[in-house]
Amino acid sequence: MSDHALLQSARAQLASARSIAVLTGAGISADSGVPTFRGADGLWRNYRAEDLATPEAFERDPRLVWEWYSWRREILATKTPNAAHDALVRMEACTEDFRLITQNVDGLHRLAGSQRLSELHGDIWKVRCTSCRLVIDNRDVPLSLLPHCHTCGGLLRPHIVWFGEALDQQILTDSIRAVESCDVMVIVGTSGLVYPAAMLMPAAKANGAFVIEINLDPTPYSSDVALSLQGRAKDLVPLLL
Ligand code: BJW
Ligand code: ZN
Repeated sequence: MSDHALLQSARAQLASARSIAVLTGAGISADSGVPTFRGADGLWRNYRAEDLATPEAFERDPRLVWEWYSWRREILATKTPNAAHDALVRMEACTEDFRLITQNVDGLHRLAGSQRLSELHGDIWKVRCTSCRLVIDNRDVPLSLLPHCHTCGGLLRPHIVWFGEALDQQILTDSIRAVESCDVMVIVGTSGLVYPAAMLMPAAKANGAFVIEINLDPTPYSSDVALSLQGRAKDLVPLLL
């Protein structure tokens, strides 16, 4: 099928869908200038995941981990949503039953205006107390003293799901329910390598959903989905509407 025919087919499926679930990953924010994790320019090229994105790393050296997150926050503070984030807001507005599931922690979907949103891996703009577990919004991290909880004095950590940590049970359950009951699932800009997010596509497919993938490169999903569109998220997602 030609690219045009593939797009027509994706549009037709989406137009007749009552229920749509979307899964996004770092690739959708790459078009806003946010670095992805894997690949040639990815964050893991210069840093080892296990040195920074695990609870053990934070226990070993909280300052190093906080420095990394502060640096990423500085980059993110200069970034804004792109045409792909905006298109998903419009898709939500014209779909009866819609859920946007993101692995991203950058907050760009919320900034764009998405509301029926599940943030699987947390939110880089929130912190959590390692003692009393209180979660708060926080934009200011004093690196010299490290941030501490106003309530109990405990050390604050990023409100992010690191490797080896469980996802929020309610968020995961809602996401599984959404993919199991959708007519169409759209997957945008994820390598599909990280679990449990990686099990959402097979769950949707097993329940009869029509699955559409948008990615710059082929992924483990590409040969399994109904339609795989190769290109930039900011160019292709708006064309789905
Ligand atoms: C574009 C584009 C453009 C670029 N347009 N496209 C073996 C088997 C199964 C599981 C495991 C296993 N070994 C270990 C595990 C578990 C582990 C895991 O999955 N590891 C894998 C690496 C194998 N998972 C976990 O540990 C999870 N927890 C868990 O399993 O808990 C179990 C448990 C239960 C009960 C009690 C206790 C524990 C937690 C996973 C948390 C992941 N967190 C991270 C880091 C957050 C830190 C941070 O942000 O600071 O989340 S990992 C990192 O990867 C981040 C992302 O959300 C996630 C996914 O990455 P994503 O979004 O796919 O990005 P990339 O970079 O990989 O891909 C970008 C894509 O975009 C590419 O395909 C490009 O082509 C494309 N692209 N530009 C369109 N313009
Ligand atoms: Zn506390």
